[in-house]
Amino acid sequence: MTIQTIKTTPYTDQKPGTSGLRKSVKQFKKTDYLQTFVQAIFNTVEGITGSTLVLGGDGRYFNREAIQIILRMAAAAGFGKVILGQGGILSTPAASNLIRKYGAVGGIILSASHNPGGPEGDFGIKFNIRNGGPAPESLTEAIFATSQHIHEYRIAPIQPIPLDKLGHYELAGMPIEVIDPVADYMDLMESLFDFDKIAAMLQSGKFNMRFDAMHAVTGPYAQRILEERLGAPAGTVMHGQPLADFGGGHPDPNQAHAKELMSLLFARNGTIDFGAASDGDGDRNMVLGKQFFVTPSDSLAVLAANATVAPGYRSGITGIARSMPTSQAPDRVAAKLGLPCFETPTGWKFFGNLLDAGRITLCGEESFGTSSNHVREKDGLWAVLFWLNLLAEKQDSVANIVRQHWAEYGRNYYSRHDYEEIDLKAANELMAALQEQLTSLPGKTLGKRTVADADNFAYTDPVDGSVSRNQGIRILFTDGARIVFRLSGTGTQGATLRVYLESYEPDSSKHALDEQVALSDLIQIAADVARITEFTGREVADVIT
Ligand code: VG1
Ligand code: CO
Repeated sequence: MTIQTIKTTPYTDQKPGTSGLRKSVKQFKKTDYLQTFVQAIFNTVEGITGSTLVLGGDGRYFNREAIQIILRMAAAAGFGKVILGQGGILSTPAASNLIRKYGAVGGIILSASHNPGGPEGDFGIKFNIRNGGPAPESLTEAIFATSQHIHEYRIAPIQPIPLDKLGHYELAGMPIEVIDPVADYMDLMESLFDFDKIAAMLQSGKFNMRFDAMHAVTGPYAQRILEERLGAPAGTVMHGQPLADFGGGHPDPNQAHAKELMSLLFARNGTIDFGAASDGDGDRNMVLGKQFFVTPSDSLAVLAANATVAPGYRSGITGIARSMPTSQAPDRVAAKLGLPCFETPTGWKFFGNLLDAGRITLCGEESFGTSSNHVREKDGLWAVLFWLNLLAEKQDSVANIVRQHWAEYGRNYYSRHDYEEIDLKAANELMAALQEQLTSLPGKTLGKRTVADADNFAYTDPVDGSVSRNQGIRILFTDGARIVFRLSGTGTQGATLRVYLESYEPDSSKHALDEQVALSDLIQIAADVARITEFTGREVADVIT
């Protein structure tokens, strides 16, 4: 079959952000926009000839169309084989597992994660490398550089592959295997957690849970694992059917966007003991107890402190890493266990080297992401199963487990305030104005706190020595409190300012405050120091998590 070479003009905006190239569907539908970027990946990644590519996405609008195009381009690029999730579906952690398990050279995951979908929403494309993890910065930079000089792409003739039917196909001589997207992932989960114990709890009639798949990719995974394999009652999984526009919702598992789940768990006289939700591509998780929200930073700390309850971690963990804006709660666990603790920039790609080198077992981000060395992505259902394993082992409530954790380690009050879709220029000016204050802040008293240090976070990867600068402005106080400012790298409209707030309270008689109350003075300091209203015109944040 003849491979066609199509002339094209480079786009100037194909720079991947925190997690892949994320743009509006409208942008992705521009002539050859997807093709240009895919060709840039194929021209940059080494060793693709004859190798395996894993392919799938979160099922959002444009997923199926994009998959047909990528299959034709993969055949033209000389891949030896494509492993494709049935229906074009693969959650991000499941894709990471498949890459590792089947020795693929990499994978393409089609998702804009927690961003809304549909014709008016967003689309995205991520490339993951041989270890199953997101492409490191050096590679995303190289792909971007290549995209700036793409004048042609190569593609096999149109030959639609039946995405919904399991089996073996061929496209221009390249084999394609359409696989069950859940099976390998479920096996992996079963190897890590005590399924018998979890099943007994879920079937006991005394434990009531809800999992909100938010009409996104984890629906089929949660239904198969929680309801079919572990025997949770039908109806445990809510919004389980993946929809191209996520039912019009915003597939971000947090207090603001998982409203229905929140109201079930926070209902007066409610009967649900455990609630969880996952995002568009299945890598995020929110964990709730009865009238209790578990801050993601605390979730990582609690799982680390109790890791040995799960069979997969019985022999202990080697270290913990958290992204810089994540609270320091996990650091306290690492210190107590005598383990190394690493602080990385935002984005999962920075955990890969530490995991590969065996220097950490668990890692997480404040943005509802937690995972371990079992894959190289954050993993929503993994975190939920870990919590279920912990609950089954302790036979105690979520709230009690977390409160006991605070009593032992102290509580890191934590919150993130997002100012969304603000003017890009104003956002850059706000950050520049903060940068200018860095040298004058140390020693200053702001409200009741004294600034110990202020900097723009830079990270030197302890494994390969690569340096990443400009990863967020930090104001560190003498009492351990912190304020962090950074601009989002996943938004597609204007800029999003994220303000991360944290204070530490060792005294357990003071652990029952609402975090917004406990952090109120820091919220005010952040607004004043960054002159948020002056630059953005906003009085309050749009989303508070
Ligand atoms: C956000 C989060 C970050 C996360 C990233 C991708 O990035 O803050 O912690 O790794 O999303 O998550 P940013 O640059 O917008 O702050 V996902 O679930 O989109 O793959
Ligand atoms: Co995600």
